[in-house]
Amino acid sequence: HETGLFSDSLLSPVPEGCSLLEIERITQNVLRSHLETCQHSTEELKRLSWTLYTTEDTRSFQSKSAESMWQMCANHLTNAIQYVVEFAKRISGFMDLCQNDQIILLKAGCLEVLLIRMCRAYNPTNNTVLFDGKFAGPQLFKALGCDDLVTAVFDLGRGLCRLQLSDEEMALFTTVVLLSPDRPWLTDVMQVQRLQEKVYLALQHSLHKSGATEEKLTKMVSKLPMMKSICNLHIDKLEFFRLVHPETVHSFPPLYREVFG
Ligand code: MHQ
Repeated sequence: HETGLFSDSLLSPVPEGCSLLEIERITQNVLRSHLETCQHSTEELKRLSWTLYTTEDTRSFQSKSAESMWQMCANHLTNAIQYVVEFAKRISGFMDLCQNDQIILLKAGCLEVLLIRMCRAYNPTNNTVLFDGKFAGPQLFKALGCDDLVTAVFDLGRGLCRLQLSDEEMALFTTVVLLSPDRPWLTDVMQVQRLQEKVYLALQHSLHKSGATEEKLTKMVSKLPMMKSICNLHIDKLEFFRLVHPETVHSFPPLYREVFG
C-alpha cells in the first residue's frame, strides 16, 4: 500500500501521522532558519574563496603561541555556536521542548552542526577553509599542536563536500543531528524522537524530490561516527591544553567553556 509520502495529494497521511503538508511546512521552516543563521551567504563564500592566506601569512600564524592560536579559534568557534543557537531557536518544535532538553541538545550537538555547516565554507580544490576572513589550509593551524584534530576536520570537510548537499539538505540534516534523542540526560526522549522522525521524513522527501538516490542519505548518515570522534578529540585536546595553560582556558568565552568545558 502506498504511504502517500511521495504522492501529489498534499494531505495524504503517512503511517507516522505526518502529512505531506506538514512535511513541507517543516522543510520551509528549517530551510529558512538555516539561511537566516548560516553566517555567510553562498555568494559571499564564493567571492571570499579567492582570498587565500599567503605563505607568509601562514608562517606568521604558525609562529604564534599555542595560547593565542587557541584563543583565536575558541573565539571563532564561539561566534559560530551563537549562530547555531539562533538556528535552533527558529526551528518550530525546538522551543516547545523544556529548557533543560533544549540546552542538552545544543550542548551535545552544536559542534556536529558546525562541522556539517563547515562544508559550505570549505574549498575542496585547494583543501582550505574560511578562517578569520580568508581561506586557510590545515598547516596554518600548526601552533595549536592538534595536527590530528585539524587533519580530521579537513578530511570531514572534503568528505561532506563530495556529497554536494543543497542548503535544504544541509538544513534538514543539521536539524536531524540536533534533535538526536539519544543524548544523555534528556527529560522527554519521546518528544525529541517524534520531532526528529518528522524532520528525517522531510529529509527523505527532499532527497526524493530532487531525484537523489537512497545512497546519498546513507552516505550522510555514515559521516556521523567521524563527527562524533572529532567532537571527542576536541574535548581531549581542550582537556590537555587546560592542564598546560589553565589561565588561557579561563579567558575563553564563557559559552565555549560551557559547551566544551
Ligand atoms: C561556521 C563558520 C566557522 C567558524 C569557525 C579549536 C581547535 C583546537 C581546533 C571555523 C579547530 C581549528 C573554525 C575555527 C579549526 C579547524 C577551526 C577553528 C562553519 C565552520 C567554521 C568555518 C569553522 C571551521 C573549523 C575552524 C576553522 O559557519
